[in-house]
Amino acid sequence: MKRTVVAVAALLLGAGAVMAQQDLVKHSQDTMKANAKNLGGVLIAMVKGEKPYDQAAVNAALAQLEETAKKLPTMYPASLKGAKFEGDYGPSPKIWEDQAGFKAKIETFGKVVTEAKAKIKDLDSLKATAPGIGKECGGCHETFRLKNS
Ligand code: ASC
Repeated sequence: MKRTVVAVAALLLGAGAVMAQQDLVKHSQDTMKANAKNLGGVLIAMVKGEKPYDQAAVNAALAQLEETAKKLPTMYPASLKGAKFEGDYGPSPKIWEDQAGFKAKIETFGKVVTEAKAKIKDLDSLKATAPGIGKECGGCHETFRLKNS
């Protein structure tokens, strides 16, 4: 009886761990998709003239990106290491091997986004500033994201 209870408890704990990991995977993927939507689908779309300039939409996009910068330091805990990421990309092991380097990238991303909030007032300032945000995304992905084979 006691052994059964222990075995069931272990199973439940195991299931809990898997769920938590899958929730972390989904959270990471949902966040990155939202970032891409706001950078590409809002800010860069306005830069390209595919969408009219809209300060409220700019502010909302920047607020979401800034929120991402705040969440990133805890988005890839050690428990996520080795998790299966469906789709095109997943985190590189370098996130856990080079925590200092990863944190440094997050900090510059956050700084660039916060500065952008102060700078972007019209289409010209958006054109001058939005590509720098994209560079931060790309710069981090270069080292800390892996393409699934
Ligand atoms: C995006 C997206 C990225 C970055 C990167 C910017 O919208 O999906 O990975 O921007 O392309 O350089």
